[in-house]
Amino acid sequence: ALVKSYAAVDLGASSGRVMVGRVGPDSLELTEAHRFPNRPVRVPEGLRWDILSLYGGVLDGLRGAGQVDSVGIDSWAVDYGLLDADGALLGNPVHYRDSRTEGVAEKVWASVPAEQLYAATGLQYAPFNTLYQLVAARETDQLAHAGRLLLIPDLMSYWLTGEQGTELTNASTTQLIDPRTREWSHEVASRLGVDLGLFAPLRQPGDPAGVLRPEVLEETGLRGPVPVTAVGSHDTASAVAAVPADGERFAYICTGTWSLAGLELDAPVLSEESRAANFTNELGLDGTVRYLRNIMGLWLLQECARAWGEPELGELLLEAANMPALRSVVDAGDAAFLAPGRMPERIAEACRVSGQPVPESPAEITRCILDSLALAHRRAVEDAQRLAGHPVDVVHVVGGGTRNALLCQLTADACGLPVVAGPTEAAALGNVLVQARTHGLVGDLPSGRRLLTRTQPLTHYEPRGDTARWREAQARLAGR
Ligand code: ADP
Ligand code: LRH
Repeated sequence: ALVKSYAAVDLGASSGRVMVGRVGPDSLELTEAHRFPNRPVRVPEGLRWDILSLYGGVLDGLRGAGQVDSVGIDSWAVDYGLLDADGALLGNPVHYRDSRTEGVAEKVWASVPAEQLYAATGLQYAPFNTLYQLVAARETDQLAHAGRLLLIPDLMSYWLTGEQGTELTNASTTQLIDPRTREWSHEVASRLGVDLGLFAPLRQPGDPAGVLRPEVLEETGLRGPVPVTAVGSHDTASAVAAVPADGERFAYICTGTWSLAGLELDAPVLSEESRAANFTNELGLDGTVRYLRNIMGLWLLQECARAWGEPELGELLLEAANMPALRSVVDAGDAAFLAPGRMPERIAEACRVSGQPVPESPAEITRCILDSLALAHRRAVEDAQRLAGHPVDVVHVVGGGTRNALLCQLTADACGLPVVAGPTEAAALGNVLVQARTHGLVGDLPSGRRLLTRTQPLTHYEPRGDTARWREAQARLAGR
């Protein structure tokens, strides 16, 4: 039978991996070639990505992948590298959790009011949107010397192939794209002094993105030519493409470092109500819009685990499952949790100031985090349906958080809806599907999703009654 192999490079905020998808007429098998940590590094000038180590991990992964028919790359959104006129990288890419964007939004809104910015770009306010990062960098030498800006997956692609482009789904997280035309918003850029000439031309998922350079072939032992194919290079776009949904009446929650919770729509929702609720309109495959809210996600737990000296996660979750439910909750959508450091203390403090019992042990704090995430999932799924006028019958949970059965069950309970959990490596699978489709092996988005439903392990969770307790917890948070 005809089976093709695709390498999916998927760089998450906590780890990078190179996965291999073997796709046949009615089969899809995903294996891990290589996984490597992604550890941000704090240097005197701030928090930076260790981009060369990530690229090294990509090369190691391609070496371990064996011969492949194409390569696709996705990563976390918004961040970028700057290149000089010779194409050399200028400094380490700044981490989106770096403090340089503090107070920048207010400056931006003085030139373009927040309402106008939302109407033009559909993007929720997040301090790290590329637009705010670029305004923060305005007076820097580095930006003054830059001839090119490449988003992280586009930078990796450039290093692998020598060719430059700006993939659309990830470009939509810059806050410089109009979600109706799916083109640059020249007006927003010019009013804020952003030079759109820094960006390479837009690419669509499925577009060819060059072939591996001879040096890369030599280093990885691959036989050329190996094409690189543009995929939904925003990891969340790839993950949503791999939601194994049937039809349109579904919500999704991509759980990893972040929880991205929302709907797939045909058109953006740009209402003032939607802006006030901080919903974003990011671009997905095939003209779709990812209408979602950013929730702090398992970052809260990752940061606590770091402070506790990395205890065994499985044991911690078992203990948390035995703690009393909904004793204290925090607002998991609050940008106050964005920066690294002192996370157990910050969570305890949020409970104290809201007049709730203060969780102390790791198990208590873990339970507080998972209850709070489930509650935030509930609010996002509820608000999205109302604001978009798009009802759902099921919630699909994908990403690393699917391995956390307690979180999946609490999410079903909180939403009062069945949860289908899986696939865990959704971003890599969405990445593979777009490559396979480009080479004619799978059909449209729905047929790719059906293939996943048939081939990937999924776990079902039914809601356990008692939604009143979740309503009460929600009211507690809202201060009512
Ligand atoms: P990202 O792509 O943002 O780096 P992932 O999708 O890889 O994130 O998800 C990472 C998260 O998955 C971790 O923070 C952790 O909470 C969760 N996770 C990973 N492995 C397990 C496990 N064995 N049990 C429970 N949770 C897990
Ligand atoms: C998840 C993600 C998310 C963005 C954030 C910066 O990895 O791409 O969709 O908002 O990182």
